[in-house]
Amino acid sequence: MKELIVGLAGNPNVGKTTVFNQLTGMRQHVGNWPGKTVEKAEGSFKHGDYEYNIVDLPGNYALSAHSMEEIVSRDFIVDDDSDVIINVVDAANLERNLYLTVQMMELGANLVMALNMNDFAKKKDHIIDIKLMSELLGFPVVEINAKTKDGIEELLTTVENASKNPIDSSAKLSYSDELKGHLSELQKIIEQDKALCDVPSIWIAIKLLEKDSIVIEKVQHSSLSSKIMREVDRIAKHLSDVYDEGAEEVIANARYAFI
Ligand SMILES: Nc1nc2c(ncn2[C@@H]2O[C@H](COP(=O)(O)OP(=O)(O)OP(=O)(O)O)[C@@H](O)[C@H]2O)c(=O)[nH]1
Ligand SMILES: [Mg+2]
Repeated sequence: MKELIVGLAGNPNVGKTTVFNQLTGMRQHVGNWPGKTVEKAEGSFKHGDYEYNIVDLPGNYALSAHSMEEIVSRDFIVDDDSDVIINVVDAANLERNLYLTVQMMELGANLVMALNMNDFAKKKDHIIDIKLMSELLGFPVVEINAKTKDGIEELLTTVENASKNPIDSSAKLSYSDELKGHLSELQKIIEQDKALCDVPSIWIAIKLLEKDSIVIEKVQHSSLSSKIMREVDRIAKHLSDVYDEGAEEVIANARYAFI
């Protein structure tokens, strides 16, 4: 038996718990995240040669440090030794859902997308080219119906293949040349400190420009801290001169442009 640790992540109300319950046969199982007030559900089941440990993460729209739910989800992706993150997506609200997907790509998560709520998408006459979307994102997309279990078997096979060939999902992200140039200047400095390299440097660079309190604190422990923060200030000022917007808005716009 091979053990797999898999997270279910996505926006609120997209069907994560429905998938979780279908897979584990559980109705509800709530545990406490260590030291956090937010609850998560954890369950296990067997599929073929695999023993799954699956975690139903809180639903959220972002992975900033603004709420406990967001911190719980991103800590799971950053810190826990998960094999695969299943991003459950509401196909009827693709653009909004992809905003979180892109943030998980910045983290380089080993992603598989479970495209759910396809009945609602069809009612809205949305036709989604799954093959093309998967090519553009650089990771597999599987159409499912969490309520009827359609596609769940294919989802598990896809997750198992993804666990054998983990990818850095940040590879396919592309932001504007202007922003990319500045990010890579900052990334070069960040990469000089090995202690900061447990997550993709693009993620640290973006989070610093977004003034993320937790990442700023992490960087403050680095010997390169003052060099890094000087560069962050310089880029933030430059971006606001060029775009007449704060760095946070520039980054949000770049994400939507990619989407
Ligand atoms: N029509 C339709 N309804 C679905 C589908 N998948 C799930 N649902 C329903 O959508 C609602 C929300 O599902 P949940 O599984 O609770 O969603 P969630 O992502 O866990 O939500 P949060 O925990 O609030 O983030 C439930 O009423 C489900 O029965 C689907 O494919 N089609
Ligand atoms: Mg839920």
